[in-house]
Amino acid sequence: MAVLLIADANSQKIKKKRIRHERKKEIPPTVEVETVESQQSHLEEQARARDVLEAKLKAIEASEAEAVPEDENIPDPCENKRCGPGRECVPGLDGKARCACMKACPSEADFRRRVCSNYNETWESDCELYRSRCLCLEDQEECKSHLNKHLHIEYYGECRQMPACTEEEMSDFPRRMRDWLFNVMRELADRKELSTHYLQMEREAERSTNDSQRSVTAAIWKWCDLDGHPHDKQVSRHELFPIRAPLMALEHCIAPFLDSCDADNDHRITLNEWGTCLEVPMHELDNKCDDVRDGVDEELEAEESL
Ligand SMILES: [Ca+2]
Ligand SMILES: [Ca+2]
Repeated sequence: MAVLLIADANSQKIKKKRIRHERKKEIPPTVEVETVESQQSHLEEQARARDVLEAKLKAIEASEAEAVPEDENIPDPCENKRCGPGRECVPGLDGKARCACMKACPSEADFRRRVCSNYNETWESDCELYRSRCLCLEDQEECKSHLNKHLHIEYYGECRQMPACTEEEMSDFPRRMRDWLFNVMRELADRKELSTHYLQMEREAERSTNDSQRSVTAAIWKWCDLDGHPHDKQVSRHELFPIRAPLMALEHCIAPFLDSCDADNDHRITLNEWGTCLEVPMHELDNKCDDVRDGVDEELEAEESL
């Protein structure tokens, strides 16, 4: 065994000598070998550095592609903020949304957008009127008259001379109003724009042989419908707006009629006052309001009631 190992060692030595001899013959001088080797390792180092750099660049590019620009990252505080008429949302320095008077209203060339105020002045649009009111409520320099704090729309369209409502017209007005209200209710029912509760009331009234049921149904429905903001079983002057403003230009008796409804002159109309005014049988009046209402924005409501 030992002999074999020695023989093997000797043969290894011979092989190494032969290799050295062959190298001397075939390859360039040692200095040149070292230069080539160092160049090789230098190139390899450069390649490794390049690979690392490329990887870093790719990572940066990927992170930039994923990153959202800074301002898109910050949620817009005005996104879900609603402001009252004549106001617009502005983000405050604290990042919170607030409602401020509109800087300007869109210019309105259409004369049909004109509105007549409670001071019998024609305004170019409801926006202009509400903006002016806002400026005065906030004591801004642009406020033209402190009276404008109480500005509201009297009716749509240019101000005009309203003929006086005669006694005869006024005495017939409750009947006309009841008929008109029931027709509106019927139309909404046909268009499926009534809640299930009021739809059922309307259908029952249609089936009834008692004419007064239509009047009672329509009276209750409209009173409940008007008592929206705040929903407090009373209809304020502000809540009368949806019925008053559009009808004023068409029905010159509507204003004196609605004024007459507030019998105790407390600026609020109760269901009983409404029933008396519309001359519906009092014993049939029952508060049948559908209390399921869409979300009421208390903040908007507060601003609108200013
Ligand atoms: Ca109310
Ligand atoms: Ca009253």
